[in-house]
Amino acid sequence: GGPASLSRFRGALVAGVLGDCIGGEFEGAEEVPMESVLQHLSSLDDETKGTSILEYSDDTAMARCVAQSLLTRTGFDEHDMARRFAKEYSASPHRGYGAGVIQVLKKLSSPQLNDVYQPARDQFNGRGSFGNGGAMRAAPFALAFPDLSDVKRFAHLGAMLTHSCSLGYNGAVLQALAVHLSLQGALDLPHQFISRLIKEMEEVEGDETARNDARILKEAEKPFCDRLHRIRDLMDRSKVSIEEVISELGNGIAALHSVPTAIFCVLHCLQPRECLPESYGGVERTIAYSLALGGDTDTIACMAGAIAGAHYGIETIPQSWIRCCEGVEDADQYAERLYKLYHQSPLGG
Ligand code: R7I
Ligand code: MG
Ligand code: MG
Repeated sequence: GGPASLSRFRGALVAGVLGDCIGGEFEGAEEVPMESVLQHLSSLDDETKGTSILEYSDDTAMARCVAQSLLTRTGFDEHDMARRFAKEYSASPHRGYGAGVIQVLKKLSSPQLNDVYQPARDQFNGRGSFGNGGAMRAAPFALAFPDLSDVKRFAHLGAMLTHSCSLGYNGAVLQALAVHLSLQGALDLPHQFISRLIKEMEEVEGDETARNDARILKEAEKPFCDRLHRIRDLMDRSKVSIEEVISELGNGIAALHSVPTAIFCVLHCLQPRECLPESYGGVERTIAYSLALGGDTDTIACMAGAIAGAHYGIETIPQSWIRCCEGVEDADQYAERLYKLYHQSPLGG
């Protein structure tokens, strides 16, 4: 479909859920041979395997809250979103939440709480979390707001409800920007795509707080920009090994070690790859490749899935994958409603 078509919206949310559900199998694994990935993926096609459903984790549980809140409030309402996070956690606490964020989610359910951003600020001795929990749920922000500055602003605020360190919330901004650009068709020109992300993140990371956090945590002056430059270098190389991707970009639970990695997975899989079946479409290639990196596979595949799904659209996603993942139908419905919200916005689109 053309820029911001319904197919792209549906692809983004559905492929995000698939990445989470399918990626859960390898979460935390240090080394994942491509052979194991392909075996896992082909088992999804096996009708005789019966009705076993792959459950979604915290990544999707929280993204659903974001989508529901944006739709119900027709925009960003921090109190409503915080309430939904807290309620979702208390209803299903065993979705694999990060060890630190649980404290925030418990505090958010307190009726006495005035400042919904305070529990997140108290994390990790007052610096806030730099985990990827803000980024993993950022895609719906890109689907709700056509205007790029709204996407940045609300992805930031939405992440701040649990992640108040700039290395956490700026990962969410980057992920939302990547989905936003992909929806517009920007992945047709991969080098321009990465240049636009660098240009936006230059501004985002130019901020005083971000510079301070980077200094304290001994990262590059503009940590996400630094990684985006590494992605550009890797893109220009004819051959890149999995080991190099992991050592250059990471595969961990920090936003800095996973959001750029997810973006690289999408870019690397724009063309067919030798290590992947020829029959695979782009979303399949992207998710398979993400899993082969090991580490935080559910989250990297979820984020890469959302960016890739926004590029290739819903039609390219195999029914056999859709059938075996929990929550896909809901994601599809949220996508359709967000599409309407996006296109009825007075800011145009
Ligand atoms: O970021 P968060 O929501 O976790 C998301 C991840 C995804 O992979 C999900 O699939 C799920 O598995 O968890 O949860 P947080 O607890 O805020 O951060 C995750 C972890 O990152 C923490 O438990 C810490 O181990 C680490 N971490 C930090 N460690 C030291 N100092 C995050 N911030 C810090 C920090 O400032
Ligand atoms: Mg998870
Ligand atoms: Mg994870």
